[in-house]
Amino acid sequence: MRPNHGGGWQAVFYTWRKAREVGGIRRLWKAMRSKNACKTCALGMGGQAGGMVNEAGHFPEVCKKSLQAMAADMQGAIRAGFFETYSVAQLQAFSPRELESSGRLTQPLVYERGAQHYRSITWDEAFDRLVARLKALPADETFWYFSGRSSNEAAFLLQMFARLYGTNNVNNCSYYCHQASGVGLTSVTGSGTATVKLEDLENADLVFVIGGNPASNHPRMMRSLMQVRRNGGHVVVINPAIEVGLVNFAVPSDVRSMLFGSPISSVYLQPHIGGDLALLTGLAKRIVELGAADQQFLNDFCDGAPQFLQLLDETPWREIELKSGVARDEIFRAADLYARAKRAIFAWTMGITHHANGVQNVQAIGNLALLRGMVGRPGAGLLPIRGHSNVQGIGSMGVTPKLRDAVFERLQQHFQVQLPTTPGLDTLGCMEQASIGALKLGVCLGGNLYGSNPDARFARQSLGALETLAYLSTTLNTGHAHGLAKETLILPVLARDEEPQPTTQESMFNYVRYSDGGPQRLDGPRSEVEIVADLADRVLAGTTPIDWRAMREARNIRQAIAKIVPGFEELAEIDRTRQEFQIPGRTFHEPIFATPSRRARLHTFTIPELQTNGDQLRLMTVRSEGQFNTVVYEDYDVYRGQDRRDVILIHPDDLRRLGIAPNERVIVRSSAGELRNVIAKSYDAIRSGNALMYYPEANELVPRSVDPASRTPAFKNVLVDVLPMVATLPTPATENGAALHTDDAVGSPSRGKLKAC
Ligand SMILES: Nc1nc2c(c(=O)[nH]1)N[C@H]1C(S)=C(S)[C@@H](COP(=O)(O)OP(=O)(O)OC[C@H]3O[C@@H](n4cnc5c(=O)[nH]c(N)nc54)[C@H](O)[C@@H]3O)O[C@H]1N2
Ligand SMILES: Nc1nc2c(c(=O)[nH]1)N[C@H]1C(S)=C(S)[C@@H](COP(=O)(O)OP(=O)(O)OC[C@H]3O[C@@H](n4cnc5c(=O)[nH]c(N)nc54)[C@H](O)[C@@H]3O)O[C@H]1N2
Ligand SMILES: [Mo]
Repeated sequence: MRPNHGGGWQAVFYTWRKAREVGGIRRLWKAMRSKNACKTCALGMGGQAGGMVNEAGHFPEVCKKSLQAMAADMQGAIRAGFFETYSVAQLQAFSPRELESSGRLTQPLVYERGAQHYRSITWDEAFDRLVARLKALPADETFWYFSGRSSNEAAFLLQMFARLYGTNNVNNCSYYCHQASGVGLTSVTGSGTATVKLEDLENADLVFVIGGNPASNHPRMMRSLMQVRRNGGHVVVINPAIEVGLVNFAVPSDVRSMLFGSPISSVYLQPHIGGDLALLTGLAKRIVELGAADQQFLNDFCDGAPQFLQLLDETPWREIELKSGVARDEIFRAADLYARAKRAIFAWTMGITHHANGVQNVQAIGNLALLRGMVGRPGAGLLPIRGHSNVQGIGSMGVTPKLRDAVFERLQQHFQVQLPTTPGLDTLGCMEQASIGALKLGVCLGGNLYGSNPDARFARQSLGALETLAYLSTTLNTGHAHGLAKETLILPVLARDEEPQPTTQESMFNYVRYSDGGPQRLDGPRSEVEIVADLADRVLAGTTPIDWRAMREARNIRQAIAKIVPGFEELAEIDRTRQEFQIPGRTFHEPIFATPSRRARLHTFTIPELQTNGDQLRLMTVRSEGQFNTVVYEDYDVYRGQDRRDVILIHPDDLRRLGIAPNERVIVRSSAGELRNVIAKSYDAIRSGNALMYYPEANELVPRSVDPASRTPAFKNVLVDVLPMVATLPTPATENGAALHTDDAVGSPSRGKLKAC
């Protein structure tokens, strides 16, 4: 059964259940109220105002994801004897949920190919191994991957160490996430991040929510959307699937909303997957037809408008309808709202970036906004809804293959060092080079590089070709079981709110948060900053003028960041003032932009055909309510009414057309691989011709095609054939995880027995 709204009492009951799991509501409440930036999405909760307070000072802002993440960090240690009991082969049969709930990692571990088990080692041995390998290798045979949960300080230090060690193979999970937004936005405004603040969102009278499911993935944003509607404004949703929480949401911190629910979407447009470029073009065309374009603004503040207007003129409605999958009068309805809006905000997520034309999608959003002068004034602008809680900060800190010129120069000057100028590899580039043996060693600061990759079979092979892979992690994930090099090291780290020293993070609204840290919950894990400083000291001491030991103090790193990263000057004083701040130069409330000409730019493009062979479906791989990326907390997806994850959601018309019965087991096949034993679910909330599966399991099917401009994989646009399983077909191969768990496979050795102590 699908619920008829998102949020609501189920979110509240969930809080109580989680509280019981971690030893009571008081313990959880205290943890949630500590002065640390929230660990989940990048909306920017917490910090010095205390947890559960947003940037606009609203309290209590709570979401299931932050409770899940907190409860996961509050688990006990993985119990003694765990790694002697379970072999790596057995860990490979664990589900992501079972791995996560095994407990916190507390001891350094090593796995050497040929052995059956991980075994624990001392910190000294772990460092000795890693240092010896690093010293023996040419630097360009190594890569350094960062997820988006670590602090600015750890990120800055590690990227600086990697570069002084000698390589620019430095990148972060953004290359699988919002990279297309960064590249696209830079080409529009000259700056790669949101042009608005949180308060702008609440003051808007129209918000576009494009290719995202914030009801599930950024639940705290729902309060803002509710407020926009209460103020008489509108919300236009563009999404091939009807996500129930975007239709109606009960905001848990609002009594009226809890009792009666809050309507969210005013108009819900359902394009085909990949139909956004055509749809956004159609919206723009209609704005011009209505005489609602702001010609003055285009003349005074923009470049590229004539070419774009010509494109609109030359694109017939027939083509727009065909390539978007949306009827003209539906487009007109949304365009009417936009034509009347005074302050419009365009927010988007992975439905826009996870395409081979992700950057063009972002540019098309920019075009539509600029057409009515909706960038460069309060209450209006562009808002990529970021994923990880500090992914934006990690980018600001220079965790990209190429440093921004200003950062490059200031870093060299500040520390009197020489940085490498060789081109660095992005994330997929590293995976590809590793797969042909050109890279030998990888270091992963958090995340799950294996689980987040397209083409899982390739990812296993690629990481398997490495000699050494070192993970700095809080809990176990599928990467630790399947992403195995000849020698795999796991170094256990502290979570943000257990750090002995304060750290900082940056929200998607360009707001810098100061996190106090807090008492260490478990013996064993070490602070990321300390680990990185020690590693750098052991590898580079005496060869660089930097006092790496002094970098064990996060405040010393902040002093360097304040001098080196433009916009972070206030970090120099933050330990004294505790004053959180807005990064200057990124919010555009005036139409003066950061491009060389100071003008914004409109772009033109060719709208892609959405061809299939007739029987194929276009597959999106998405998150469920109960997961955070590759970490699955619950197998059910409340909002989509699914109680398991080994499913493909297909429109009933398509099921009929393909001759597949609801709940029948099928084979799903793409150019990258196939999954057997998948259950075909009848799902009328998805636009027919399209299908939905859950990430990361579906990564066996995602090819490695990327957007050439941003190198973001097309995780949401995979052509698949769905074929009935025939009873006589061989049973699925599970030894390498290549098949989804079936009923039988789910009964892994661990099921039922696994419990954190
Ligand atoms: N609960 C939870 N919260 C999270 C995360 C999580 O895993 N779980 N992950 C965090 C991270 S790192 C990120 S990046 C964000 C991700 O947040 P989202 O981007 O919201 O998450 P997804 O589930 O990847 O997909 C989003 C939506 O895109 C739609 N979509 C798919 N294809 C298309 C298309 O072609 N066009 C359009 N217009 N829409 C399309 C899908 O129907 C779906 O509703 O969430 C962050 N927050
Ligand atoms: N098919 C498909 N693939 C996708 C996507 C999709 O929508 N579809 N989405 C993509 C996106 S948007 C993203 S962002 C990537 C996600 O890519 P990643 O960021 O690489 O993966 P996560 O699953 O978020 O990483 C979770 C792990 O981080 C570790 N961790 C948690 N907290 C901390 C901490 O404080 N410090 C450290 N050091 N480690 C910590 C834990 O060990 C946990 O298991 O996946 C991408 N892959
Ligand atoms: Mo992400």
